[in-house]
Order: sequence, then structure tokens, then C-alpha cells
Amino acid sequence: MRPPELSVVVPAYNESHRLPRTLHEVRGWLEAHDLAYEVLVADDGSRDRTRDAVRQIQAGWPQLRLLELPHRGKGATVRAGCLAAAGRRVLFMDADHATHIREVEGFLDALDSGADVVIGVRVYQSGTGRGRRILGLGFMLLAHLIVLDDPVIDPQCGFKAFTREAARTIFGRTRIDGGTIDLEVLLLAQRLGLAVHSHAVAWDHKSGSTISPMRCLVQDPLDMLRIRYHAWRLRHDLATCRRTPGGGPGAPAGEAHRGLPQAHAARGR
Ligand SMILES: Nc1nc2c(ncn2[C@@H]2O[C@H](COP(=O)(O)OP(=O)(O)O)[C@@H](O)[C@H]2O)c(=O)[nH]1
Ligand SMILES: [Mg+2]
Repeated sequence: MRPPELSVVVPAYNESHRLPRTLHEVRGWLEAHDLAYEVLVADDGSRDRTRDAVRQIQAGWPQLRLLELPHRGKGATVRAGCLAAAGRRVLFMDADHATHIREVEGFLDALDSGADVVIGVRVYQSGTGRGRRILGLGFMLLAHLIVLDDPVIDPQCGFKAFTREAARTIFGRTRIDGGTIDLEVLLLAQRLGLAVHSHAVAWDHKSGSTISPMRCLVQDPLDMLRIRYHAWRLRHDLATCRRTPGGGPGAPAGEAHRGLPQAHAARGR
């Protein structure tokens, strides 16, 4: 059977109230477009009825898969989902549908034009409160101080797409289990010399955020240091993979990686 053109990975933790509507909207859009797809809900050991809700929807929707994971955090869930994805291109997006699935069109075009990774940039934002914006700026400052080699306009946007090879190569090397995995993904992509493109998206901030300010202040900086340390430990592997496309533990067996272009991180091209 041919792989789907697109895998949509949705990490979920206690999302029984928001996810069914998102799945309904995502299905509506995908089916209106001529695209072979799968949707993977990666459930992070939810304690509400998220899994039951997905199972119910699955009954009439064969392209919907449910990954049932023990609770470890968003990063672990996104990683498991992206590594389990069967599609030729892999998108991850938030369960609350803050960025509409329709935006994926531009992402697929960018992947078809040579990008390995396409990251959303929340240019058109609505509903993001003041406290949240300030936390975001603090996070950005630390991300650029501690983690990123090259500039990235919006590292934390929860709407990112990958070629299958890039998804395997990157996520196979990530370690972070929490929400800072986006930074780890970007640092690894930079070190691997992958082509990272940015794409403007609309972001409608939904209520019910699970972001905890305490976690941002304590856990995130520690995770940023871990990301940096782990990338340093991987330096030989990353340098080898950069020189020999297709090599490395995260690459899919038997699939040749097309030539990896030199790094041009997130220049909004
Ligand atoms: N797996 C997992 N996913 C989480 C966790 N916290 C949030 N998420 C998911 O991450 C996405 C974004 O979460 P959300 O609460 O909307 O964050 P925000 O809107 O960025 O403040 C959603 O798909 C959530 O289900 C977690 O602890 N584990
Ligand atoms: Mg949200």
C-alpha cells in the first residue's frame, strides 16, 4: 500500500473537550482536498475521556489512528507521533486547532520546493493575552541565549511540517520530553544542515491553555541546558550525518535521504 501523502500528528493531554471538534474540522478540510492522509492522535496518558472520545470517532474514520502512550509530556508525545507517522510528509499541530489545518497547503508547497522542515510563524495572532506574550518573549530570549545557533523568528509555534526523512532524522535524536522539544528540533535541524523554512500562519489562541508559568520559569531553562548539552554529545554523529546524507540512527532504513542542503535556518523564504 502506498504511504499517505500527509500524516497529521496531534499531541493530546486531557483534550476530551477540545479534540473532537478539532478532529471534525480537520477531517472536513482533508477530505475536501484530494490528498491521501492519516491523522494520528498521540495521547499522553490522559486522565479524562480523550481516548474514549477518539475511539468513538475512529469507528467511522479508518484514517484516524490513536497512539496510547504513558504520561511523559508533550515532547515525548510529539516525538512518538512523528516517528510512528507513515506519511510522506508529517505535520504536527495542537489539539485546540489554534492554527487551522488549511494552512498546511503552503507548508506542503514549501516541502515540495526543497524544504526539509517548515515552521509556522504566528504573524496574525488573536486572543493572546499580555502575560502570555511577556512569557513568550522571556522564552525567546533564553532560547536564543542558550540554544539556537541561527535566528528563528518563532520557535514555539505548534504547527510544523517535515519530510518523512527529516522527521525520522530529527526526532530519532531528540531527548526532551516536555514542551521545549521544538527548540531541540530546531537546533538539531540547524546542526544537521537541513533546510528550515518559515511560513506565516494565523494563530487564534484558544482558552484552556495547559501552559504553567511555574514550568516556564523553572523547567524550561533547565531543559534548554539539556538540549545544548545533548547536542554537544551528539556533535560527531551530527557532523557525520551532515556530510553523509542518509546516514545516522534516525534515518529510515533503506531510504536514501535526498541531498541535504547547507544550513539556512528559518529565513522566512
Ligand atoms: N502530550 C502532551 N501534550 C500536551 C501537554 N500539555 C499540552 N499538550 C498539548 O500541546 C498542545 C498545545 O497545548 P495548549 O494547552 O493548547 O497550549 P498553548 O495554547 O500553547 O498554551 C495541545 O495539543 C495539548 O494537548 C502534555 O503535558 N502532554
Ligand atoms: Mg492552545
